[in-house]
Amino acid sequence: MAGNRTFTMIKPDAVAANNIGAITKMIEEAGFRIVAMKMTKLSSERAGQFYAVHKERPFYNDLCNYMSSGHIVAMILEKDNAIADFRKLIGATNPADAEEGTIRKLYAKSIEANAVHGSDSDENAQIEGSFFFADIEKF
Ligand code: YYY
Ligand code: MG
Repeated sequence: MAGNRTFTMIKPDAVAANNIGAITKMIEEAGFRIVAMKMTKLSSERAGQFYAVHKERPFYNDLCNYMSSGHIVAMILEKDNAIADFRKLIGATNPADAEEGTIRKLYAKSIEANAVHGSDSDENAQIEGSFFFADIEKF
């Protein structure tokens, strides 16, 4: 993925609120190309694996329950400077702190139900993309 790819999920709150289309439109209009996409549902155990880096944090159990509470849409996105540009597009983790016009400001419900995930590094984008997609599904 070297530098030009990131991984995102549209989280259960945004899927339940019928915001898949609106969020995907913002992503495409910001210049990202969707190179892989699927709707799926995580078990609590699989959510725990995805967020294993946070397993000592107080919010971990609630986060795993929340992330397995409904369907998610997983995507691999391509753009120059993908990681940083996508983090900017989604805004701060807590929507109360997110800048105007960001996806989380517009669509997140709370710090937990915050509408979208965005990878924090090239290495994690690669790991997270491979968590959801087989090589044959990644263009
Ligand atoms: O990368 P980002 O999603 O913005 O935040 P992280 O610090 O990696 O936390 C992952 C995930 O955990 C966050 O999107 C919501 C949840 N979370 C929470 O429920 N409560 C917190 N105080 C911090 C994070
Ligand atoms: Mg993170």
